[in-house]
Amino acid sequence: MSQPLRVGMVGYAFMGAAHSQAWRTVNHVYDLPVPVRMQVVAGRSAAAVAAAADRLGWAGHTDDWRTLLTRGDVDLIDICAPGDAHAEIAIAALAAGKHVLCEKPLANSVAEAREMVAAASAAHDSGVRAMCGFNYRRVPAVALMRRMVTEGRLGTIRHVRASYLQDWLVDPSYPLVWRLRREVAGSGALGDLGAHIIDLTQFVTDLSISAVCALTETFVKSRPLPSSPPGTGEVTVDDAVLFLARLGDGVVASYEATRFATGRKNGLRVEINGSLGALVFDFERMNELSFHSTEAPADEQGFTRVLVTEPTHPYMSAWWPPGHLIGYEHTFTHQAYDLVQAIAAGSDPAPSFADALQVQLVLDAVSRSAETSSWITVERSSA
Ligand code: SOE
Repeated sequence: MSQPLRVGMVGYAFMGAAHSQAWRTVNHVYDLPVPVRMQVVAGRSAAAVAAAADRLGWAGHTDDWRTLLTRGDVDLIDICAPGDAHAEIAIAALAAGKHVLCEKPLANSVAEAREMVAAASAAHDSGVRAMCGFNYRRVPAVALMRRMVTEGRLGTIRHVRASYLQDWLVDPSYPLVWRLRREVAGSGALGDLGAHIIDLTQFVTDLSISAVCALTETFVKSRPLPSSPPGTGEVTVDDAVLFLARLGDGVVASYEATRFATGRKNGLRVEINGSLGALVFDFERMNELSFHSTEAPADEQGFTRVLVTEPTHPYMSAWWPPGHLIGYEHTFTHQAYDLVQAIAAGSDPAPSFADALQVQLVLDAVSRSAETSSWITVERSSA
């Protein structure tokens, strides 16, 4: 058997648990070119990371991520830590010759993202690979949506309408967690949720956002501190963001991301309207796509449901017989599968750090547009 790919992961909260599930599962679901080993998990608290290693299935643990850099038995570093740690860990890992998987958004600023792209490009010739974790690309229905759009099934694209709606911040007594502090998270709903729909719409249409006009709002401006001493602290990120955009040449688009949409738990929706038809994806019905074709007979016009569980649908042949549904966690397994395949083949995994830098440039343009109440042109990265 070929040499295993030995993974070291940094962080073990929600995303760390989701990635661990993927690393635990991927060997058993897909016929991988190299087996994956869950070598070591890193976190700040020795006791907590030891418990996490046990719970999540990691062979070892450490309270210092820097030890991963010099370990000969770690080939890939998977970064599931908050955004303020991404650049430092990724750049050090790439310089140490380790492949990197980094959670989205790539960084907290364009400057950091550029440095990460430079580090990935410097390591590339030695066979080191870097990928950003935009897991929703790996929903089979989303991958099918891209296939249908790029095959021209919708004709000329005119409209893109995207929203990502959650409601976990509605209660003003919800504490000031790291996701609400700019110095740790970079931004709020914008980077956390908006980054996903920016990436998804660019991925599905194969077009880039070229200009934006945005507004943001922070509804609850201070919140209780999560740990002692008791008190309150300022929320320094956006709770909600809305923006208009131009996509490619002549497509008009709208985006909304919020953590205050009561009743919406993880409502990620993308609708695309073209000259020959339309497609709708709604994450809360993630095994389906709604498809409308203007070429259908007059008495069959309107949206019909495509159940995306056939073995011919992206990623699905490894799972269950048609009609047996999959869930959120499978998207991370698909992501791990794609990355392992690319590393073993020596090809470039997507989304690359350069793709993620382009998302970062949109996030930055949206922030500046909201600050200045004006349209901002999005820079095209030359990376
Ligand atoms: C929190 O809002 C969060 O966990 C995001 O950070 C993830 O990227 C998203 O998939 C679910 O919601």
